[in-house]
Amino acid sequence: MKNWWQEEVIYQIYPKSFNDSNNDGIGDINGIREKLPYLEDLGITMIWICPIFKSPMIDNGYDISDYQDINPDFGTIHDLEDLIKEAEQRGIKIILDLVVNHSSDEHPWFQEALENPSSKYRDYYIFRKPSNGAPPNNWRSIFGGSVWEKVRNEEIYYMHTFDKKQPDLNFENPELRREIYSMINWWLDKGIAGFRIDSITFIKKDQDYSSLPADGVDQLVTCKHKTRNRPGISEFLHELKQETFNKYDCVTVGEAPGVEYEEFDDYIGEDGYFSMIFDFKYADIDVESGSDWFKRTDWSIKEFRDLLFKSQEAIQKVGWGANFIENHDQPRAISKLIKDPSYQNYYGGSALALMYMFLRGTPFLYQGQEIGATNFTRQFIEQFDDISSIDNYYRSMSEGFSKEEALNFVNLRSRDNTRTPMQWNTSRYAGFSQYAPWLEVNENYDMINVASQEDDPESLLNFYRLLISTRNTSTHRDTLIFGNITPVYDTKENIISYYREGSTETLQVIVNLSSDKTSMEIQSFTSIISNYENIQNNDGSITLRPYEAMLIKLN
Ligand code: GLO
Repeated sequence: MKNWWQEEVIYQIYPKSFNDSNNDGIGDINGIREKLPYLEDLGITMIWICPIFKSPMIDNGYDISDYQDINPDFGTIHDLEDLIKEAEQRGIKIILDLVVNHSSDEHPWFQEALENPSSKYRDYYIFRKPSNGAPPNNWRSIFGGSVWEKVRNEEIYYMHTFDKKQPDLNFENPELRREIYSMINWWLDKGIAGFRIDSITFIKKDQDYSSLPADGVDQLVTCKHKTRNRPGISEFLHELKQETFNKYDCVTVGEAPGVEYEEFDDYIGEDGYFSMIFDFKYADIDVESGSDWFKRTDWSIKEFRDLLFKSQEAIQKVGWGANFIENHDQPRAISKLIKDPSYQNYYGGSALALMYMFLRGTPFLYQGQEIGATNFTRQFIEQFDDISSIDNYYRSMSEGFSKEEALNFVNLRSRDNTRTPMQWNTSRYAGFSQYAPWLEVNENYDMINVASQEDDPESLLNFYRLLISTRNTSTHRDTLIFGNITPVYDTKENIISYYREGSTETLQVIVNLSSDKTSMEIQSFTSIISNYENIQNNDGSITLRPYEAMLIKLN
């Protein structure tokens, strides 16, 4: 069955860093409104805005203190309504971020739960008695330290999978679930097109809350299998869909770490919980786990390719996927995936872009990816804002790494790499704001920025525009959106190639994801897009130059 959301190209905005309309150093909703013409020119059809709700902002909005109000730093609910209307006039839909695994500790529910132990709100969260005078168990939080925080003046702890200012909501409580559903429906009634759903696989906890053997010097354990995608989550997610999304013609994109390929059917199959999910298995190729940055892997292009293909094949069997190479939790793709630093530029950027844009699924682009933004290496830990960067820095050192090594891990992986202000032009603060931004601008903004790429036909920005318009409006549209994908395994190791098969044509993507010259046998074809000026074809064998990438049609 075809669905409208399969046709979208989605642009992710980190509102704090996108565009500051009132010059206070913090991006805002009206800043997004100002840039709608830019987004329309880029060709995207939907925007996902990271959380803009009332929040103390310790995790930049992933800590919500009022789900039905806007953080004044970002504007007002009227600004958002105007944005929704104006975007619609340009053919752009808006989805918001739904963060319901936890709230902020400043949410009135939690405040009431603390103040009044006999109130019903106690059971909206997860409170547990100490175990022999210590926290209830030894589980480690994703942002560091124990998942348990002691309540002041009481012999009791509350659970937080993330920071201690992000207490987990207790989905076992039906009344809490109903409050969440009515909040979701309230937003959908406002005319948003749907939600990206944060950390949703964490909402079911193993109810025995038992300790496990420690895996670090802190005597704690990263125990995702106790808190992620647990048996019983299915009832919660079915009910969630039934009571909310199913009543609307909306799109839902689940952030679903911990879901194995065999379980994709439950999540995105015909009767699945969501329209699509993000698969992190290939995105986290450089580390053993997304939260332990000092456990780095020695990955190869072939491993990356195999994971990517496995993911595509598993998704194709049952449903639809959300394809991405960057987001607000990942480093910049060029810095992470382009191994040769001298190609962390137009060539590396365009090779990655072409490689993922034509996979089967809905492509997501993260702000700045389209101009080839790179990581921003910092000298001191004080320059970081992200709580998980600070935690990883100190944890690396407690595990025996030196200060320099710890800083290096954080520079490679910090979530601040993609959170630096958007680089619009060469003016002070990169045109993001006239006031010093909340987070330092990447020093390369005079080289990498939107203004300098706008009118340059050879720029990465214009290459992205071409890729997106080819997917949206060319004669190959149907094949590129709905066609089957068949990976090509039989190539040299650094080549990523796949077919997209439509009813009347077969297209092929070929990408040399390395700086070594290589070659590939190929049948007769017509070129559609190439990131070099021409394709070097010598009677059935093409020569692939460093990071050369193409979309061709087989004759
Ligand atoms: C990834 C989220 C991340 C949030 C976290 C807590 O897991 O996108 O940015 O910090 O989920 O809400």
